[in-house]
Amino acid sequence: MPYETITTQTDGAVTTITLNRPQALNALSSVVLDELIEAFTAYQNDDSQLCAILTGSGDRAFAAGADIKEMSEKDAADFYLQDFFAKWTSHIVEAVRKPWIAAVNGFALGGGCELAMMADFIIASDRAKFGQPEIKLGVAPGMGGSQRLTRAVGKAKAMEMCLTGRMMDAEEAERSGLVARVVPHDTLMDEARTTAATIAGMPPMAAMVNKEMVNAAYETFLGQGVLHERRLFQILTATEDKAEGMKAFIEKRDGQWKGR
Ligand code: CO8
Repeated sequence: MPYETITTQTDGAVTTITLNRPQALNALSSVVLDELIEAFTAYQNDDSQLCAILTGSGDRAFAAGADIKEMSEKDAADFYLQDFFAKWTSHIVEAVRKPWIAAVNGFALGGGCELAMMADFIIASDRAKFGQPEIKLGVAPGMGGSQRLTRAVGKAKAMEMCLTGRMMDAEEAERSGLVARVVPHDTLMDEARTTAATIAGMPPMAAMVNKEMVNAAYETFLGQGVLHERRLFQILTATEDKAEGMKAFIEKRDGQWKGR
């Protein structure tokens, strides 16, 4: 079934999901939310797909936030009763155990910044701008922005951005640890696809375990995180890909992966 507000495309083992409401700077309406969940679920369930990229259509925005026009019609009871945006955590952050990258091609504001921060990492165009300007609308981040931004860039910058609504450009975002890499705007998708193909070429179960380990550093205290890492490492040593990877190294050849 074709989507209304996003597009999806596969190339080898890489899925690209594109937010496609350029006239509204890819604002995240409920329809976008539902379609993204569907697309990420399809990616997770397709064994042939091993890395995904999320990006925005048009030249200006990744996503300029939750859809303000839609939100302006809702009251507190609507937000609470519908548990607005809760499904993103369960369906996009927790249920997607395979890797995915946000390729941020312009504005990533409010919910757009929060969505990008749900990715395993961000590659940014040199025109990207990040911000949590919700305070200017009389609200605050509601999809994890105050928590993930603070973990990424530290309290000082996160607090300043949330309290003033100021945007961070790509260079500052890289310097502050919010993004993995900044690339020239015109090369963004090529860079993202090359990186995704590299990840897709890794032993798939090891990719999932590496993702789970790094995410554990976000969620736990150091001692618990290190224990979690050690146990997962021990599980990986029982895989056929571990035996093959080490054998291939010793035999000076590329590994042939089974994904188990
Ligand atoms: N929602 C809906 N429409 C939007 C949004 C948005 N977030 N952002 C831009 N648009 C629309 C504009 O209304 C405009 O449409 P139209 O032409 O029909 O008027 C079109 O996109 C182009 O935008 P502008 O004319 O404003 O373009 P400019 O170049 O002048 O400005 C900006 C670009 C600076 C990005 C500006 O559009 C802007 O400030 N946008 C809003 C940014 C923002 O405040 N984002 C945060 C939204 S709140 C949020 O995300 C909360 C998430 C958590 C909720 C959790 C609930 C539980």
